[in-house]
Amino acid sequence: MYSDAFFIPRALLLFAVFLAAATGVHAEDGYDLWLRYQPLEAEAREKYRPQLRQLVIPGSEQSPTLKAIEGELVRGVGGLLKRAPGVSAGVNGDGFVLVATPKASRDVRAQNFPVHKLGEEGYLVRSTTIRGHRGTVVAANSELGLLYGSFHLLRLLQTRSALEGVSIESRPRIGLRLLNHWDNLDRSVERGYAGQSIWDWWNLPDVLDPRYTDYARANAAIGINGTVLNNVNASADSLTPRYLAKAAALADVFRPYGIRVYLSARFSAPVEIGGLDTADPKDPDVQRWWAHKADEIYRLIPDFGGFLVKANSEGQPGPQDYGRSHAEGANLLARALNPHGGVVMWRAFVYQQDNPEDRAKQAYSDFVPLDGQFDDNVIVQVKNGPIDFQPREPFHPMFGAMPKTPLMMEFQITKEYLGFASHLAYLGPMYEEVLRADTFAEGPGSTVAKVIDGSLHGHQLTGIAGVANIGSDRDWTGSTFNQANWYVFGRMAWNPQTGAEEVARDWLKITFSNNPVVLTTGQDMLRDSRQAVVDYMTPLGLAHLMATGHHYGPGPWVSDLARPEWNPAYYHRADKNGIGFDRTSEGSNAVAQYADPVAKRFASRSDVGDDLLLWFHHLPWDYPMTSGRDLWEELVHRYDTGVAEVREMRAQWQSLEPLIDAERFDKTARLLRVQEREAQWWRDASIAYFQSVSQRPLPEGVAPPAHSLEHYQAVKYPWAPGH
Ligand code: BDP
Repeated sequence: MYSDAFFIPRALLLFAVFLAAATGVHAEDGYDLWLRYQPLEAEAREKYRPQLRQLVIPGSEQSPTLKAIEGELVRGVGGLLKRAPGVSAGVNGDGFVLVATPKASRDVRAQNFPVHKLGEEGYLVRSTTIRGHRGTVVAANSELGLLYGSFHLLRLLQTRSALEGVSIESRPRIGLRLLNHWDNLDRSVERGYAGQSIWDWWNLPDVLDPRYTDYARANAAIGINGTVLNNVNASADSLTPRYLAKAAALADVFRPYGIRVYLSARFSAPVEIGGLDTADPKDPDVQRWWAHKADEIYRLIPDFGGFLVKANSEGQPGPQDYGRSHAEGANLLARALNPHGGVVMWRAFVYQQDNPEDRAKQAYSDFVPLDGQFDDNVIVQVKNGPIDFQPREPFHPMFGAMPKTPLMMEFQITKEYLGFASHLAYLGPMYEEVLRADTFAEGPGSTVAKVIDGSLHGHQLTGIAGVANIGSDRDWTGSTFNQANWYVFGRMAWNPQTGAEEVARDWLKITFSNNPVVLTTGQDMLRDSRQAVVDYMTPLGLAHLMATGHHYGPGPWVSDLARPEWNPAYYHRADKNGIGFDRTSEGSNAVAQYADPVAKRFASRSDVGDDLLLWFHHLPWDYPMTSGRDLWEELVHRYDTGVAEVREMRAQWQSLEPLIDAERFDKTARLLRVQEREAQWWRDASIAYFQSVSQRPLPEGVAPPAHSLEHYQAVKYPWAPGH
């Protein structure tokens, strides 16, 4: 029954919707990510319009990928220029965009482009003349290359780059560019802070959320070409027919966008869902089981990518349960996948509760002796640092140390240890720091980037993975700024030499605007944000000081957990005399796992640098720092700096209010308020604790913590997400 009270707001609402459509006003809720094709400024539109009149994509009726390209360009150019290009069968005037392989188009063939240099996924974007008409060509050897090239073309518009005279050639340096979803079958996400899993497992394969297509578009736009759908702490159920059908439905949606599906495989699956009484890699029945399982998967998903495996780590089953090595375990699965062209990504994130060795050393000790024993379709997936995605770690010593084995990088995009989704921390500088680190494995210039792009040791199989920060939240990642971390991961996966600042600038232009004030201020915020987190959480090379379980907030005092290496006290080793983990030859000698010049630098108190000082050294509180302060004063100073940096970031954001749409401005402003409060909490709790240990007075002028140590120790977060 209609009442007036119902009717009037409804009419108003309809009118508002009409008005919005008529005036082009668009709710900026962050859903569109970098596919946000809002109209450019009038000047830019005028400039581009004559150059983008006509779209020519031969064969687009028959191919899903070409159709996707056409759809994206019509939508993108149409949105950005407020005028969609016409679609035609051939070039017949100025302002064409021709998207084709040389094979599909005589016009492209006639250009004699150096397409041989582009490989399977590369592309070129060129300004050129065809039969007297001026326009732009996107060419590649494959349709997938055309897709990436078309997204690049859109990026040129979004960043207001010149089309006239453009000449771009690009190909990915890394083969497997993957997201890892730590998503469970009940739709919870381990270490996920942006809602539930976007995979609606229950309703798959029947219901296909349009979001799956948008997910594929967003990933293809930044060059990501694979996704591991389920948590590394895997349920064997993911490999049952019922769940494979669901994965296959997603693979069908992703295929036109070049995104392959992978699954985390539970090593004990032959026992749990196969009815066998062992998962021993040497057992012929186990081998047969995996081979049949692979056959079954490839029948459903012909381009299935392969398995990701977490084995003998944090309670997960693995080959060591049967006295076999990681290589024997990995090869078992690799042999099942090999006939189909699949790969095994075997994780090196291992540490054992009964192993007294420094946790930072254990993965290297386990894996380096196995160099040369892995099958050709195995790649070992190594976290960026030797402990666990801390705000700052040195690069993992395995990089460069296994010349015969392809190693892939695992970054964490979700901010488990950097303030969840609520703190603003741009991870570009962190990824860059790791990728550019020099391992010296083959002399100077042996960067981590060269290890993982295969060039250092001549590997063809190469990869990089990012633990996704994606969930069902409308803005995908829990905040607008978290989108930048997904974005930069993709850009650096395509080319690990890409600079964090360059990507930040692109992202700001695409996400907010071309306004110079937004760009300068936004770039400042992004550049300094990760260091701010380091400073207020774990300065000077400290690590793993967070609260137990959910990992939110400070817990440097924790020292009573069952396994020694779960305790923050294990990592900071603070007492009345000093603080830090001695990893020199006097201590755990973890430095010896690095190549000589690196080992020497890390082992030297004066050369290691402030950033990693306490990671490698245990030092007295009065140790003189280069700043002129002593270590205790410096530590306190860093905590204060971190809080000040957040305060500054908040003020910077506030200054942008007139230049940012209300919804995204407001949510970011609110989150920055949370971050400031929590930076203060980290600082106060940490200083209260370390002061109780060091027994040293606070330096002059430094504000004491707001509360007692007991107060901070009593803070509990029983319902923190992602746990
Ligand atoms: C740790 C996370 C845990 C993951 C583990 C992993 O706390 O949830 O399962 O990494 O990478 O950092 O396997």
